[in-house]
Amino acid sequence: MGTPKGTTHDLAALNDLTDEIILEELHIRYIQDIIYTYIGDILVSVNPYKTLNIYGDEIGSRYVDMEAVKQLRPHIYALGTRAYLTLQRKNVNQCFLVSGESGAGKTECTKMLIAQIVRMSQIHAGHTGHSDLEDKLLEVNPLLEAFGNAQTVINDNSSRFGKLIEIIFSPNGRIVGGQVTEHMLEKSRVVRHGVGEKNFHIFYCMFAGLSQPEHKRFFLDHPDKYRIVSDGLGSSVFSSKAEYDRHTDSFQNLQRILPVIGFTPQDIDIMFAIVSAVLHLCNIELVEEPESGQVVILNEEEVDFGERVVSLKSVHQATDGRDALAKALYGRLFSWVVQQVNFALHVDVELENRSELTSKVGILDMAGFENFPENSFEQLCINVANEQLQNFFNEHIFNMELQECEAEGIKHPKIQFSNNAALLLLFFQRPVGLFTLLDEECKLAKTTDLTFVEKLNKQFSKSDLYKKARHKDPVFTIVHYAGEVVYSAIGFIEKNRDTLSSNMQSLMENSRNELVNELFMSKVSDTGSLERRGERHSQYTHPQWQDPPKRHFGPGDSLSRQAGRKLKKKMKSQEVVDIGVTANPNTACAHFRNSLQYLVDMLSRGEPNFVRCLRPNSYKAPNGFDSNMVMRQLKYTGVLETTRIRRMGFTTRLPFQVFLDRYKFLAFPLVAEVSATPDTCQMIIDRANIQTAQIGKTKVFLKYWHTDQLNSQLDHMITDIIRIQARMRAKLT
Ligand code: AD9
Ligand code: MG
Repeated sequence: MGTPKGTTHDLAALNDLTDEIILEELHIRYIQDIIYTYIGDILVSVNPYKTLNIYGDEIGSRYVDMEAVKQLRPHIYALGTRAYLTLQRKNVNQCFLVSGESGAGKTECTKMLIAQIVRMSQIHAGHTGHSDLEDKLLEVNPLLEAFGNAQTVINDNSSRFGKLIEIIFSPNGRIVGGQVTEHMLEKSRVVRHGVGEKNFHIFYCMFAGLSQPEHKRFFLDHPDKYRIVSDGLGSSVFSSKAEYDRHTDSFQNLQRILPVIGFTPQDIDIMFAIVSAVLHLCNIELVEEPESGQVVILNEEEVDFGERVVSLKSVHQATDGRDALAKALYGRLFSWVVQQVNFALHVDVELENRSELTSKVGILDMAGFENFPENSFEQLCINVANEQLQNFFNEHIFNMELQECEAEGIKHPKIQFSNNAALLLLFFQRPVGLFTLLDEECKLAKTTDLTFVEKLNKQFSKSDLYKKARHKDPVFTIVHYAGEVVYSAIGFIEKNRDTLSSNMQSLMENSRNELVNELFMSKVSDTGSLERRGERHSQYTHPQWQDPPKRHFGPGDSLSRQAGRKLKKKMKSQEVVDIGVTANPNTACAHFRNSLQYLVDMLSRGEPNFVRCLRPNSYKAPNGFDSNMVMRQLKYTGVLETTRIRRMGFTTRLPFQVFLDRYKFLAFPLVAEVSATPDTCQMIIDRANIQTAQIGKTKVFLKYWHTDQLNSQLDHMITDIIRIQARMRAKLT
C-alpha cells in the first residue's frame, strides 16, 4: 500500500511522477486547506482565497529550527526560518524569488516571509517585543500597497510595481536595516484604467477617510465628480457601504503607519495635497475655442487653486501634456515615498561602512504575468519581467545544475525543460530586439504606432514567438512561456517617450509647493527611480535628507553595471540572456531594462530560495480548484521538471575543503590533520551513512536532505560531548 493521497508534504518524494499525479496531490491537499507543498527545497503555494488559521506569532514561533520544520507541515514560515538559519550558519546572503501569475498570492507570501524573518531575528537575537526598525519593516508593505496597488480584473489588490525588499542583519542575527528597490510603477493607471478596474487605492482611501474639513482644505468634492476614479459608466465610485468602509479602514491604517515609518504631519499633509492635485489636474477639460482656434480650459474652477499651464498647441497635445504631468507627479510622489522608507530603514553608518559585518535576505515580489482582454505597453513590460525571472529560475534549477555535474564528472538525469532564452533575445537583443526597435522609433519624427508594428512584422517574420495580426491594425501577438498574449501597440511610442515638456518641468521646479518643487528638482536615475540632487537643500527637506546616507547599493549606481559584467563572466552558459544596460536612458524601455538588470544582479548575489505561487481559479473564490487552470501553470512553470531534478539532482555542492571543515568531526578526531581528498570526504560520507551522495573532481555533491542529516548528526555529537564534559567536570569537583 502506498502513502495515502494528499499526505505527501514533499512532491520530490513521490514514486510516480506525472503532471496528473502532481495535480491530484495538490488538489487533494487544497480541499483540506493544505495550501503549501514542498518540491525538495522549493515551496509551492496555492492561493486559498480565504483566511486560514495557520498564521501569526504562535504558529510562526513553532517553526523555530530545522528540526521543528521537519516535523511540521510545509509552510512559507519554514522558508523564512531556513533562510535566516542558513544566513547565520554560512554567512551567505539569501534571496527569495516569489513567482506566479497575477493573483497567485506573491505579495501575501512576501509579507509572511518578512514577518517570519523578523520573528526569527527576535527569537535568536534574544529580545522580546518589536524594535522600532522591525515595526517599520513590517509596515513597509501596507504603505507601498496603498500607493502602488490597485484593483484589476484579476486581483483586487494587484501590485502595479515590482519591489525588492532587503533585510540587513548584524553578525549576531539582529535586524539592523533594510532597503526597498522599486521597479516600474504602472503610472499610466493614474490617468486611465480598464473597465472593471480601479485607480491606485490611495485615491479611494482619501475620499473615504479624510474628514469634512480636510476635504475642504484639499478642495475635494464628491468622489463621483472625478474622472480618474469613476468607472466611466456612470456608476457611483463606491458601489456599496462595505466597499466604502473597507477604504475608511485602510485609510485609518495608513494614518497609523505613516508616523511609524517616520513621516511628519507636514509630510503627510503635502502628500495628500499632491494626490488631490492629481485628481483636480486630470479633471481639467480642454477644448478648442471655435473663433480663435485656441485651446482653453473649459472648467476653470479646477485650476482656481492650482498652477496654470500656458502655450498649449492643440487639444490633443494639451491633453497629452496634462496626462504626462499627472503621471509624472504621481510617479515621483511614489518614488519619494520609497525614498523616505529607505531613509527610515537605513543601516547605522558605522555598520554600513564595515560591510563584512552585515548580511542580508532579499525578497523579490514583482507584478505577476497578466493577460487582459486588452494588453498594452505596461502588460508587455510586466510579462517580459516575468520571462526574465523564469529564465533566472531555469538557470538555477536546470542549467547550472547540469553544467556543473558535467564538469565534475557526476552522473545526472536527462531533464528537458522549456527554455525561454529565445524570447528574451527577441526583446533585448541589440540592435534588432523589440525594445531597441521601439527606442529607435521614438527618436524619429514621423512615426506612428502602426509604423512601429510594421517594422516588428518585418523584423520578426520568421520567429515562432511573434505573430503578426491578420488585419492592418497596430496589434501583435507574443508567444510567452505562460501563454500567447495579444498586445495593442496604440500608445506605445508615447508611453515609451515618457517625456514631460520643458514647460511643465520648469513649472513644477518653480512650484510654490516645496515637495513638488523638490520632486522635480531631483534627477531620475538610470532605473527610473528618484535620485536626489545633492547640492540643494530646501526648507522642506526631510532632516535626514540633509546628509543622505551612503547607500549599500542603490538603483542606477555603477555597481549594478559592474555586477552585470561580472555576472556575464561568471555565467558562461549560452542560455543566460544578458539584458544589458543602457547608458543615459531617457525612455521607459531603457529604464525598464536597467531596473530589471539591477534586480537580477541583486538576486544573483545571494543564494536563491524559490516560492512558486499558483492561482487556483479565475473567480477569486475560496474552495475553487480549476484543474485545467492549475495544470496550465504547472506546465509553464516547469513544476514537473523541477520535481524530477529536485528528486534526482544535487542541491548542495561543497568543495572538498569546505566539506571537510564542516563535517570532519563526524569521522576524524577534532585535532587530527586531515587533507581534503576524495577519499577523506568519502570516509565522512560512509561514517554518516549517507547513501546517494557523489564525489566529483573537486566537490562533494549532496541531495537537499543530506545536509539536514549531516547537520543533525553533528549537532547530536556536539550535544553528547558537552554532556560528557559536564559530567566529567561534575566528577572532578
Ligand atoms: V499580482 O501579480 O500583484 O496582481 P499577487 O501578488 O500574486 O498578484 P496577492 O498576494 O495580491 O497576489 O493575492 C491576491 C489575493 O489573494 C489577496 O489579496 C488575498 O485576498 C488572497 N490571498 C493570497 N494569498 C493568501 C493567503 N495565503 N491566505 C489568504 C490569500 N488569502
Ligand atoms: Mg502582488
